[in-house]
Amino acid sequence: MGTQSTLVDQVSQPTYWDQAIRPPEIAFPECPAPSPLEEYLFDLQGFLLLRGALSTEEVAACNAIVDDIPESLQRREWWGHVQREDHPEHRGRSYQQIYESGAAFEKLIDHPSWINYVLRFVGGQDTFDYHHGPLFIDENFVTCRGSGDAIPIHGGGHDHCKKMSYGYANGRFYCGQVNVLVALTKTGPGDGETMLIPGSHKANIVHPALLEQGQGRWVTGGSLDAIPGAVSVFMDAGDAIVFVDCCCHGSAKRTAEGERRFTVFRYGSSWNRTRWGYTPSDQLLHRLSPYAASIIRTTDGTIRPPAPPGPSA
Ligand SMILES: O=C(O)CCC(=O)C(=O)O
Repeated sequence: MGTQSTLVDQVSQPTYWDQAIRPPEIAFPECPAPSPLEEYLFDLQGFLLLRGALSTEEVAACNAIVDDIPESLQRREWWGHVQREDHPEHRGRSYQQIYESGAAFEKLIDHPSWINYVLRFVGGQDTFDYHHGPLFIDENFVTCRGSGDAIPIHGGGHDHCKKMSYGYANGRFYCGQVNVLVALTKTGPGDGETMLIPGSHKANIVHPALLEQGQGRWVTGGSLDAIPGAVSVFMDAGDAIVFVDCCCHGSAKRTAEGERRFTVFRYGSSWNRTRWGYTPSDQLLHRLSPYAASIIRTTDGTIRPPAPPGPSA
């Protein structure tokens, strides 16, 4: 007995093994990062609204570039390194690779207002997802929509598409694609605002509207105006929505005169490739900081030399 109690006294208090993975270090401590409430809301809804992400001057600089793109540019035609997307006119006009168009758009690649948000929500720190860098932008564009234009409903967690996936484990987010959609014009009622279905990134069941409308909606056009569960997000120019791509989304039909403008940058892990097969220009890569360049670079430029004759290693 006497020996036993001596042993117990010598053993320290037992604890369960704390194997929880810690949150990653904040890459840009001087920039805003999601608060606990924002993390809760992003997990709950699939999106967040960041008010005033771009200043009035930054919005004006982006719009000045868009003003310079000739409206006569045809689908698939190039304006420098920017290409007009080949989609039906009822979705408006979209200009791909907009980060090539000048400083106003290239600074959006790692913009301080959202860089910590996309890093947090794409996740992958300390894992193989960071092999080629912290993030990769697989698509970036501006869209201009006039009266009658809209984009139909798309997305939803039900299809378990890896590219658009939503994940959360061990206190970390793992999103296949996080979009930053920035309003370049004010979007109030009638302006054809973004609409999302909160929580649909976790849906187990397909929205009936997706089945009813089928793929034909991309040809005939459509909007989310009458879609049950969809909510409008009204924005001032410079506001940004950060959302996981599998959250069902699209837009209301614009009924107002004039034009709605917005830009979208889509972020995923470093293993992605560009949606439309673009390669960023050398001029742009040389202008960017090494960090921003790592987010858009499609190759490190090295090609494996031919192997010498003999058994391969
Ligand atoms: O028009 C909008 O606000 C939504 C844009 C959209 O659906 C998309 O970029 O995939």
